Amino acid sequence: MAATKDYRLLCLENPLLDIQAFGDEALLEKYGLKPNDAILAEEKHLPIYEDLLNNYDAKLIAGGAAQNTARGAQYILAPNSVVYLGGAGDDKYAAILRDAVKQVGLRVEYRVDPKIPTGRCGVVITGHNRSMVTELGAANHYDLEHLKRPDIWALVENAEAYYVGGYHFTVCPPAIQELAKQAAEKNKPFILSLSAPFICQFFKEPLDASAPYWDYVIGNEGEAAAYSESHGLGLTDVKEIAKALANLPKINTQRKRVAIITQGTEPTVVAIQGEDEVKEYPVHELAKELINDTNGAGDAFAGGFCAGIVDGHPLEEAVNMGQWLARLSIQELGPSYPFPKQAYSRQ
Ligand code: 26A
Repeated sequence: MAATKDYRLLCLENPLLDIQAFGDEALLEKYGLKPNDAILAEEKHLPIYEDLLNNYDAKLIAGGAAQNTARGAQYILAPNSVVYLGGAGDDKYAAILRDAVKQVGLRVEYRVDPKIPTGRCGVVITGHNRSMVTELGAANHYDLEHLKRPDIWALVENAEAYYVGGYHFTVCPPAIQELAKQAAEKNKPFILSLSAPFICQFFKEPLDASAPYWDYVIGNEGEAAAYSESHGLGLTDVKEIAKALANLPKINTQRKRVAIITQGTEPTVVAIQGEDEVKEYPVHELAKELINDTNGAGDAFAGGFCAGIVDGHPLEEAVNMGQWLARLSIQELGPSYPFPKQAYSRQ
């Protein structure tokens, strides 16, 4: 069925190129990294990119969490359904990103800064874990001015739903707030990903300022735990934390907030504002030997989920679409999707 109009989903965050390699304990130790984490690079981390490229046969793969989500949503939706905003340079890495988004038909509107390199993310895979070290580069220079540029703002006004990756709280909270307010004013769904534990811990202020606007909040078990701890909830049970997130104060009372917490191979937890029962949806099975790496699994889930919401599917179906896309993505190298395209089917 053809979409009724173009670019119904608008996404915002940090476009990055992933420099991804299979590593080992010694590599993690060398840079003081945890096996499964996402951090911003400090001075001591900066040599990791060359190290990965020169000594670990690293691959260059399109990344940036919400850009992966946007590619994922576009993978499922009708052509010209998704547009993505963020800051990039004008270099070889940006060209790789533009090629990758073209493959799925994702439209990107980068704020291009020719003087600053495109952001990069070192990804070290060990077993089913991934450790990410990000140098934001040009992504760190996204600004409200770009969002408010008449041609870009027209895309905002035209879109029917917004998805913001929580990593953008490190970059431009005012742009997030602007989208959040627009969503509430026009009664459009505002979907937010918590993105990483450090966002809940160290970017609490802008995160909390946006919370009353969340119609859907998506996270994994680690982010849920970090949220609970940093907000003094005293909760450790994922279902309880989901419930607490769903019941935070909300500005647009025309939509009940939904909190969705993924847990790797464990069931996806879904809590709805005002409802006592918290639902659990088992993930789609996949033989361990078919897993390539889990980098981008959460982004893929969010992509499938957003596609479901934008296409007006019931919540349960949107969760199923997220799980379906995550299952596809972990069989690929990095945050990628299989080609030729597979068509979503309920399972
Ligand atoms: C601000 N930070 C740390 C980040 C990221 C990020 N995307 C945006 N901002 N750190 C890692 N990523 C992306 O997460 C994906 C996997 O979920 C990586 O680029 C990777 O593709």
